[in-house]
Amino acid sequence: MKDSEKLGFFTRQVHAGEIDDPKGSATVPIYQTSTFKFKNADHGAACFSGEEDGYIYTRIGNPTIEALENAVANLERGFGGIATSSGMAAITTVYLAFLGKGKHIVSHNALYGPARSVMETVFARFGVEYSYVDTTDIQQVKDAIRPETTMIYTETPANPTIGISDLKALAEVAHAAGVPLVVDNTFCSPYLQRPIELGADVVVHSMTKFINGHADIVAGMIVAADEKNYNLIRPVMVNMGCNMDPHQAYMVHRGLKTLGIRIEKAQESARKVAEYLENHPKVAWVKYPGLKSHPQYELAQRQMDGPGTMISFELKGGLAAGKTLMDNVEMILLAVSLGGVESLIQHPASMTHSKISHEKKLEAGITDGLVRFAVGIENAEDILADLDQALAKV
Ligand code: LCS
Repeated sequence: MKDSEKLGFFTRQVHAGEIDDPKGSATVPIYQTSTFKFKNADHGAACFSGEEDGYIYTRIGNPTIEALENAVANLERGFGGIATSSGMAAITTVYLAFLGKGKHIVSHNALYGPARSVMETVFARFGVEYSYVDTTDIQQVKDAIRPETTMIYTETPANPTIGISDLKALAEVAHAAGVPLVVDNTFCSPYLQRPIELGADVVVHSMTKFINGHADIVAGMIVAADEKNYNLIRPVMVNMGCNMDPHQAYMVHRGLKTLGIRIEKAQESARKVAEYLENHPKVAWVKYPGLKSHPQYELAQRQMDGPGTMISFELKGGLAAGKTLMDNVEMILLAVSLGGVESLIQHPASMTHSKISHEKKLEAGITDGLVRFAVGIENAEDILADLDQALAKV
């Protein structure tokens, strides 16, 4: 693709990563192979030494996976992509690349649950130290930095509180301390937010969500802003063996091509759902970046290209009311995950964030009555009608 930097997002989401296939395939074929034939012994040796570009073994690199890596790196405006088997594999690979015994991470206290619990239960056993603070408050981040800090990590909007952290300000704090800023961009996707343009060094994704978009694949991606971090992180993924599979890459790449269209449609409905919920007598409060009531509304306007499709809200009746709501939705699926074509509803305290202690959940704003709603691409009036009939039973 010529002059890809100048092309618009929709054009790049369709064409970025495409290859010049020798058989003329319009899409990137699935190279469903574990290994690649060398032409001769010298060629094999040259591939291993790096003197020649060539594929060796799928855990190290594969054309179908590489096409997807190039496409996502292009959309994120990064140097290179590193595809992984899942979003958690992307996160733990980045932890492994930057942390070690006696090293310290400053991270957001409201994160996708396992991104925090893996630190507290696994990385802690290897001597990694951590501070979980509210990264929407820059001062808390500054105060938590120690001489041993080697990375700052955030998720924005955060799962499930929809709190928004100022990426430009965080990048400045991180760089003043000489450490990288790593951002989980899952809730926005590059269509709505590009952390690297705001100064982030590494972006991670659960591509299980918006990028694949069809609730049928688990996958992850790391995008490094520069060559140095790319070369630091890639061997960790290769040696840990948390690579993507070629078929998985093909599926995600197919989903990626409609990313912006899916988000536009779901976002249009999400705005309506958020307004409907905010005016509903049984709802205590709603957190949605497109509502003026969101505490970081101004920041969302600056940092994101749209408010997205994720809404959190608290029912006045707390946990019992939340359970009644979830038991009564009909078209909307009661399921974890997000970013697919289907509308999904879930209860973070008992589901995605259940492994985090009650005390830590409250500190991070994850109340027992919090409901998380991922708006899909169904007709807005059908989503609203389903919510309305279910809320009537609460
Ligand atoms: N980052 C964020 C922001 C996520 O929401 C998730 C998964 C992950 C990383 C991990 O990605 P995975 O390994 O599942 O591809 N979030 C989920 C959720 O909210 N419900 O179910 C999974």
